[in-house]
Amino acid sequence: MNETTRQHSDEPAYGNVAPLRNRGATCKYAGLADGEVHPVTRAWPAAADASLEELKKHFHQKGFCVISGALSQEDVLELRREAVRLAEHWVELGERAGGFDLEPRQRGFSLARTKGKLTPNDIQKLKELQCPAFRKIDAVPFSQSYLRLACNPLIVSFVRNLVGTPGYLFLSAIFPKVAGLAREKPWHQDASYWKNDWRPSQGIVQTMTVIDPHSPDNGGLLVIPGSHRKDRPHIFDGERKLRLDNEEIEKVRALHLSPGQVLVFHSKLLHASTANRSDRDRMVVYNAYCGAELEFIGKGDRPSLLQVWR
Ligand SMILES: O=C(O)CCC(=O)C(=O)O
Repeated sequence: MNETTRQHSDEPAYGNVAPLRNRGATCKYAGLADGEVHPVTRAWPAAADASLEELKKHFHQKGFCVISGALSQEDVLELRREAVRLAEHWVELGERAGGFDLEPRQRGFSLARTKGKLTPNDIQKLKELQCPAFRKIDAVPFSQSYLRLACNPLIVSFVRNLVGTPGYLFLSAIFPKVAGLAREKPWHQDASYWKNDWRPSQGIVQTMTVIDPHSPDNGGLLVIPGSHRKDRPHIFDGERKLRLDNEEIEKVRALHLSPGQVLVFHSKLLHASTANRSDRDRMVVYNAYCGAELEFIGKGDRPSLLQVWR
């Protein structure tokens, strides 16, 4: 632990969020590229003893909080086993759902981007790939374990306080962030993806369940506490992103989380993630929830969402 950092911190004593400030150096993660700031590990103690009220306060003030104790070690192992099973059967499953994205820089990437619109010839080629590195796997339609995670009583009881009743599963995906291959994700607010189709897009609350030890060394999430209060303009340059201003760069924090912990975050929280250049996977599962008042303003029929609570 970096005691100097802790003394200067004005953050509450939970959340496992490490500041990346290092006077005199540029922030390595501002542009997610250069600079020499090394994140400290565990600048604050774990969240296990935080009360529900403290967690809610942290969520509203900072745009996120961390829940511990929702999953057992066995639950986490089962989710990992299931992810491997789905990955191994990706050709059959992906053909049906189109819910599999590959990491770039590997054979088969361009084919996998066609998502569900595969010709028999493509499918033959994909079968030859066996088990490539995935960026995203849509698991709920195929796995009781992932459906159970989406309905986890502790997670749901917390999130329902934030989105109201009834509550729906807005999206769900495993992000395996495979060792040595997974690319970075630039700074963005997820609400910017949804604002043309759903209103109010901040009515969507997200969770990130940690399967593997999670830090910026292996592709972990970076956040800017308090950034959920502002809508930030994004540019589209191959993908949606934005450039941080100096004030935001000062506030970048890295999340150091353990398997079984759950990050709950606001859909306007500015976040990014590093490329995974380590030899350790960084698997997480994102589940997003919304309430009944979320209005569909996109084209066509309102997509049907799975109701999780009444
Ligand atoms: O898990 C990650 O690496 C970040 C993913 C992310 O923020 C996104 O796809 O919107």
